[in-house]
Amino acid sequence: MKLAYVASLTVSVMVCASATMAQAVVLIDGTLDGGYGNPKAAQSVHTGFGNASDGVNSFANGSELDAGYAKIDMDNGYLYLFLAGNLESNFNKLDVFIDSDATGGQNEIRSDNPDIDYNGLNKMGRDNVNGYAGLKFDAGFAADVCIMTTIGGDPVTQYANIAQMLTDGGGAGGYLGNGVFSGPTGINLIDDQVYGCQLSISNANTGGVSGDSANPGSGCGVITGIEMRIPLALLAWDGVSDIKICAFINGNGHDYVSNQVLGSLPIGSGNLGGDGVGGYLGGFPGALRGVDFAAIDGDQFFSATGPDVCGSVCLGDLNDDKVVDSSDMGGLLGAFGPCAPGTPGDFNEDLVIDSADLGSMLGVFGACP
Ligand SMILES: [Ca+2]
Ligand SMILES: [Ca+2]
Ligand SMILES: [Ca+2]
Ligand SMILES: [Ca+2]
Repeated sequence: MKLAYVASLTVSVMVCASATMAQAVVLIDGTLDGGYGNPKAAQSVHTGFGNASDGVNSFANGSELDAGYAKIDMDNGYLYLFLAGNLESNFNKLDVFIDSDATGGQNEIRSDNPDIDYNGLNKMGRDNVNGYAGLKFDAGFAADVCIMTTIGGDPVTQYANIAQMLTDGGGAGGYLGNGVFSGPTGINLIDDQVYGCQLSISNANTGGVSGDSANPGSGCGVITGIEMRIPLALLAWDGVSDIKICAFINGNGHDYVSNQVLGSLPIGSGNLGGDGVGGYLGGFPGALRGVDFAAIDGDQFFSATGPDVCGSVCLGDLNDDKVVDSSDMGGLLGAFGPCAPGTPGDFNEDLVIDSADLGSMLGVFGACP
C-alpha cells in the first residue's frame, strides 16, 4: 500500500516537471556537469578497495569515492548527486543514505526496512534478537532514503535499488532497473519509470586518491563517477531544510565497509569492515554492528548547502577567464595527443588529451561556478 502511495506521488511529480519544462541542470551520464557547482566533500583517505587504473567507462579494477556534489533543482523537482570516483565492476556496492526529512529517519539502521538488493539494507541494520547494533550515523544524521548501486557482469551492467527508511521501519522500496554499457567506452543509463530515478556511472577516472596510505593524494579534481537523480517528492523534504548525504563503498554483500566514506574518514584510516576496525563479522542483521560514525572524528556526511571544499573548481577553464567556452575548446584541440602528468586539459589523467577530455569539457560549458 505504501509502495502505491510513493508511486502515485512520483506520477504527480513527473506531471509537474513536464508542465514547467525547466531546462535540466545536469545530464545523468557519469560525468560532472557545471550545474553542480563546487564539491561539498572530498576524500582524504587512500583507498583500501583498490586504486582504479583501467581508465575505461564501463570497467574499474578498484573503488574510491573522491568527491561529493549535490544539487537541489527546485524547478524540475530533483536532487542530483554526483560522487566522483570509481565503483569496481565486481559487484561491490555503493550505499548512499539521504537525510532529507529533518524530523524523521534512522540514526541507527533498523532491520525492518523494505527488502532491497537481497535484503542488503536490513543486513546493515540492528539485530533485535541478539542485541547487535545496526550501523550508526553521526549525531544529527537520520537517514530517510537509501539508494544502493552496483556494477559487474558481461556485458558490464549497473543495477540499483531504493528504499524509504522511516522512523518506525516499514515503508516502500524496490528495484530501479539496470543500465548496460554499449561498449567499454559507452555510456549507460538506468531510467526508472516507477520512482522517476536515474543513475549512470563512468569508471574512466584514474586520478583522485591513491592506494598508498603514505601518499593518499586528494579526491579533488575528479570529474567522472557515479551520478544519480532522485525526485524531491520521494524525500519527504520540507523545501527549506538542509539535505545531507552519507555515502560509502561496501563489500559485495553490504557487510564490509571500506575506508571510502564521504564525508571522509580521518586521513590514514583503514577499511572499517563490520567491526569498525577492518574485521569481518557477517551475520544477518547486525553485520556492521561495529561501524559507528558518531565515534569517528569529523562528519561522515556532507550537505547540499554546506561549504565548498577543494577551493573553487572550474574544470575546463584552461585560459582562466572564469568561463568555459570555445576558446578553451580551441586550446584543448590544439593540445590533442600524449601528454605529461598534470597537463591542463587531461581531465581524466590518462596521459593523453583526446575525445574523452573533450567530452568532459563540453559537459561543463558555460560560466564557472
Ligand atoms: Ca553528468
Ligand atoms: Ca531524516
Ligand atoms: Ca585513484
Ligand atoms: Ca563522525
